[in-house]
Amino acid sequence: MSEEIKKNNYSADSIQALEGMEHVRMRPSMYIGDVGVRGLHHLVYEVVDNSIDEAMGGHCDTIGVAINEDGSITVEDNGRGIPVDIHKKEGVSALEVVMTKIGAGGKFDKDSYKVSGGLHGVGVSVVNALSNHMRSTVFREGKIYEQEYEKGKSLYPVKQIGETGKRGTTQTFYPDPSIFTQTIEFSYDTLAARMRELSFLNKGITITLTDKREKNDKGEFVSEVFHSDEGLKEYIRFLDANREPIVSHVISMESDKGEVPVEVALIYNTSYTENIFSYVNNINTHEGGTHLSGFRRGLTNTLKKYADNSGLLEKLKFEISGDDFREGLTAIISVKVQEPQFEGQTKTKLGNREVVAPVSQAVSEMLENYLEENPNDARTIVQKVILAAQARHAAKKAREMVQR
Ligand code: 0RA
Repeated sequence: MSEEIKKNNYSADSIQALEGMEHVRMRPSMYIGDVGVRGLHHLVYEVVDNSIDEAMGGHCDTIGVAINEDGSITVEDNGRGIPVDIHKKEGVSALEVVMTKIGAGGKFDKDSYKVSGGLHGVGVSVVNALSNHMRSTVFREGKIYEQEYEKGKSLYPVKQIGETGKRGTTQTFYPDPSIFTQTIEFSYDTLAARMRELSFLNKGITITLTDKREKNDKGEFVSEVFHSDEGLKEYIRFLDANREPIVSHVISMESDKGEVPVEVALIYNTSYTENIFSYVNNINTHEGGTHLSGFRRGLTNTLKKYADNSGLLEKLKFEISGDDFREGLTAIISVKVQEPQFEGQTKTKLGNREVVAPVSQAVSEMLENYLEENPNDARTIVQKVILAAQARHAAKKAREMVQR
């Protein structure tokens, strides 16, 4: 149908009439951002996201990602397995609904932890629609089920193919080269960077990445295991591996009491640069947004209050600016938002106003406690802030002198 419509100078109405999966193939960029290298890798992230969701719900702890010999991708997890019973409304297996209907993912599981992530969270059916071939295998209640697809269309109803003691879901897909015309070759390093990031953002999960396209000198496949027990704390140490800390340890907090689960970790180093990473639903928000504003507000207010009460500012004849609090700061903010509003040029700026206060409060609380319990570190940080303010002030004076 889509081919026909393409040829026939279609109208707005006929686009509406298009079935979701055909629309994905017609306008893939609307779903995955672009059809270049980024979009291609996005397919993997989308499938892995589903397994991460299963893990975040506490139902699995191990995810395997493989680049296969033929260039296809396999993602497997040890979760509950995508349900295969007949979906009441659609009259076909729930697995088939998830795989072949746009926007069906996860909706039938009300308890799920699922939060949507902008470009992510579009659903595994999008990956299926953009794949020449895809195969889903479900290990569930002692049985193995399977279904295969071509360009998003099922080749046969879900069938039982054996018995098992395992639990989980395995997805294998081969991207459609007529969609990804630039390349369908996956980069190990790109996938590794994302899997490392995901393991820091979702502590406790073990993600293994294997490249089966080539073997190393020892005759083994290149493979890495990503696992973080400490999450953002470890992420900070990773980011600052080549910088020198000025405080005794990474400052971190986690709060999932409120509407907006917040995780923050930070450290101060001897450098003069600010290095803040912010995430919403595991997606790097390059353009920042309300969670970053909340972080800055909490950091500035708390450090300012502490500095004011410390008496260390008495000699200072001018105001400290927000920037002064962030010199030599490396920080990560990760929030989970049920209905994120993404704005900005690249849609990587969080717009939800309700996120500011919880993040700011969480950061304030964390820092207040830390400063109180670690007076030596507190003094070191305040002194660094004062130095930054003085340097800024001196630079301004020098500039004014030259201009005069
Ligand atoms: C909803 C319900 C249940 C499992 C899943 C989703 C699920 C989805 C994916 C996607 C990749 N791996 C997955 N693993 C599980 C099952 C609910 C139940 O068993 O009661």
